Amino acid sequence: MNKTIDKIKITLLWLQIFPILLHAQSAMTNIEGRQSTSLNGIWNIIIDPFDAGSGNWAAYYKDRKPTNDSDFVEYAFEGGPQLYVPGDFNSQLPDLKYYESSIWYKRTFSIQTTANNRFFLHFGAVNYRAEIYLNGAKIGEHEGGFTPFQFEVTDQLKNGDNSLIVKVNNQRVKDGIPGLGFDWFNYGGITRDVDLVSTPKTYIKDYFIQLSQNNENIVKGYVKLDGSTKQQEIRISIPELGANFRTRTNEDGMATLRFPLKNKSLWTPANPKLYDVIVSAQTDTIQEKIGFRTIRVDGTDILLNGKSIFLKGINIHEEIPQRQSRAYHESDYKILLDWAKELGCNYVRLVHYPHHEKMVKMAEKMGLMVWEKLPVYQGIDFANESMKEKMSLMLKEMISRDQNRAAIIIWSLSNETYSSPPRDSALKRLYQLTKSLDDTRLVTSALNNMRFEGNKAYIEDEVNSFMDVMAINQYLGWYKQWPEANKEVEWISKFNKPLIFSEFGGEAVFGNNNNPERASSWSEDYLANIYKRQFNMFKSISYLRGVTPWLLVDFRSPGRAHPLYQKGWNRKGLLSDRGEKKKAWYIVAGYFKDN
Ligand code: GCB
Repeated sequence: MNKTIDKIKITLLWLQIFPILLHAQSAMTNIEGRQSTSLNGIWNIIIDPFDAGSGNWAAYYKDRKPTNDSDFVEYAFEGGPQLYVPGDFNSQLPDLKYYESSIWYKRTFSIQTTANNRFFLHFGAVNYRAEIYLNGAKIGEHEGGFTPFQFEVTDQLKNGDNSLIVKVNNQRVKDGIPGLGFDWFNYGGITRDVDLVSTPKTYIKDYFIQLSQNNENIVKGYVKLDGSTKQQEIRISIPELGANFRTRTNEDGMATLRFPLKNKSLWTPANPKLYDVIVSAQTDTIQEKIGFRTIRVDGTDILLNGKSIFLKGINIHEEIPQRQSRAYHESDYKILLDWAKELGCNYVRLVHYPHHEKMVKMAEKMGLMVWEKLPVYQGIDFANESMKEKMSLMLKEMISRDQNRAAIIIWSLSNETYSSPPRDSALKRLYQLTKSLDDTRLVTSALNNMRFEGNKAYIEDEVNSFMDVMAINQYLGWYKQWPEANKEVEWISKFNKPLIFSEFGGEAVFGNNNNPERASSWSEDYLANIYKRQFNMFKSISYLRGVTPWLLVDFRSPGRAHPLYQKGWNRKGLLSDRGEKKKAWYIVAGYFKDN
């Protein structure tokens, strides 16, 4: 008995010394295909601006109640404010509008546990740090505001009533990803769905099923089991195509896939065909709609299913401006993506972090190709050693969530970073890691460090030598003056690769007809003229293969302080914060129609 107690003590000591042991597991693929109980809905909260609740004295996570007549407790979850999950906290209570600190969330739920199942708490995303407590015990923690994570709670779950407490902190930090400064609103909270997932004892945790990049008749990938019955027969079937493929997992629960798949309709923007794919092991089965397409680069061409394409896209933040909140529901994604379709897009650049997987799925159904990106943004502290691990973890979380989406054609590693030995080596490592996880898609990083000389712009950043596609953010006509009035800028690249202009544009306030010649007038005409001139410049760039104007709709950014025109908003939308079309919208729509 004493020995057992000693062992427990030692384990607890290790957990204190190495809290990493409590870090979240990477989440299972295809959360929608699982058996789960939704924990969305109304949660009770305690607002904790001074982080008092983490200390031993207050210890909100204990959710203590007075035990006798002389006892008292200086907090309670019941009787205080409440928040809806999923959703950011800033938009739900006026007091929290600019809040950047801790909130404790609590909800109870009742569950019938069964001996034959395992249970996992799955979080779609919590911005930015999360600590999870189940029935008073710490389950674990997670850092990163835009990717899913899970904890197995089979042994901690009670048959009947359970209490779940989540501490969320959205303070911006220097060693965060993104770091201290970013040009969008820092919506905090449990911003995506929470589910209690039940699986068989050995379950299909992860699978990757995509066409080989160089052979559209071959499906490749893997199936990974988690549990004690590692070696099992695996079947992949696609009933509509009469396709059945069998294999076995090895002693690590891993099976590599490679099988022919013929006579299918390839996924394209014009025909975004998806097939029901059933993945079965002996102990588990899961189903998902998957599309099949190839995407690769040939010289300066981007080839979708072997044919050269031009990416007509738009940048989108995960925000509903009319509600001044994070987009968190399918009806929100529909508003944003319907606008993109109306503009004439075949592609969307989802910035500056992975959006909800339902957004990606909706884009896929609508025939929109997707650029998905890590939140590695300007000002990232690449020299900090801890960044390496954080970036790799986020990359894995992003890819394993969306690796089966045909719509995703590009993984983007970073935005507007500047050459330095730590940056260069970090991006190289990330590139290699991406390719080792998924060699069926293109990889890029958006850069804004071109060198201007007269009317010439040189693309020289050496990270382009290993990226598949070059992506440039350039604000000619806004942050950077046009060098000469009647002469277009010539773009010269050291690299024989396709180029995407991933950002360009300027600011204007809808309905503002001030001086069209002055940037500082925030006039609609000034912005429309930027786009006209940009599109004129594009004509002479033979290796330009895609464009995404910055951006679909005005968005909240507290650093944008002009008292008349900005008022805390970045006004570079083609649409106003109420969805009104600026003149620039029509210029962009016209360009997409003609190209
Ligand atoms: C950029 C950034 C984007 C900003 C934008 C702007 O280069 O990538 O996040 O919001 O410029 O409006 O300045």
